[in-house]
Amino acid sequence: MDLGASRRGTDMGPSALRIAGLGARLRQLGFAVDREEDIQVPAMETRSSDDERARFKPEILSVCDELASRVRDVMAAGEFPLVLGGDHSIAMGTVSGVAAHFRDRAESLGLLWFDAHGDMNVPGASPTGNVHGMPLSHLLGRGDPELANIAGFAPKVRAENVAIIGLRSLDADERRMIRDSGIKALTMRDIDERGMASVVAEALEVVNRGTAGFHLSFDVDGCDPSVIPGSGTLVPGGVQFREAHLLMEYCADSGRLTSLEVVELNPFLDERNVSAERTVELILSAMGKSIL
Ligand SMILES: [Mn+2]
Repeated sequence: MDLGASRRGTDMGPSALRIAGLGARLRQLGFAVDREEDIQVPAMETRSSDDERARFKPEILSVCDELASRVRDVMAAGEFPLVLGGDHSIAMGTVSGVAAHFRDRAESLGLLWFDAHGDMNVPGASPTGNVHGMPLSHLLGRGDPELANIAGFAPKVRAENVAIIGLRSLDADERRMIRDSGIKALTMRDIDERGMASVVAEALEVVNRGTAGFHLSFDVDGCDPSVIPGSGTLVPGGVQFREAHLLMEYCADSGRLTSLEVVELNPFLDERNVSAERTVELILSAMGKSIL
């Protein structure tokens, strides 16, 4: 899907990851790739949006509903959902599906959000109306009631079980919303001062405290543009390749990762698919690939 962003092309993200060999590499790692499914998303050209507060909201809502129900089925079958985006608005579907699964069992979910941005905008406060800047707010039960209630309930996660890593670009209202929300925001400064190992350890405590496990929503723009040039809202001064690997390795080692999604990869802005190839390597680390 690319309906949540203003730059076109994240809808090609899954193709780029497939072309970079993701499926074969997962099998090499010992996984059975049990099923591989696409979700149909209307092309932007075939729709118009007059809602300047939340562009393409009806289409995004319907895609996220479908995604939530498929992710919930995958979880119920005891499998691991690996969701390939797509702009970050799809997280409202993915996380809703995972959260619904645990809610059925009276359990709760932690959420680790890797991103240069806060994604804490809401319709009306967002400077662009692009829904990919709003998913975290809606997962916390704020913003537009329909987007917040995908899968029929809100919030999907408790603020005290949410951690962001990689933060370095916020809109004015977002800064206040993050401070007031109670989520743990770990910025690039935290990584500079303490190192990724200590930052991830703190984030894992937050997302694992009292939860059944945690979902990792991995926005490739959390990485430095020199690592991942193929994304639409690049912000210099980001996470280096080895730091991102360490994050993924710690997630795997924790044994608590329930589900993973990778978003905002834009092959049109990439250089010979290098961003997709590096993203495949990062996914493998999260799935348990180790150097030794
Ligand atoms: Mn994002």
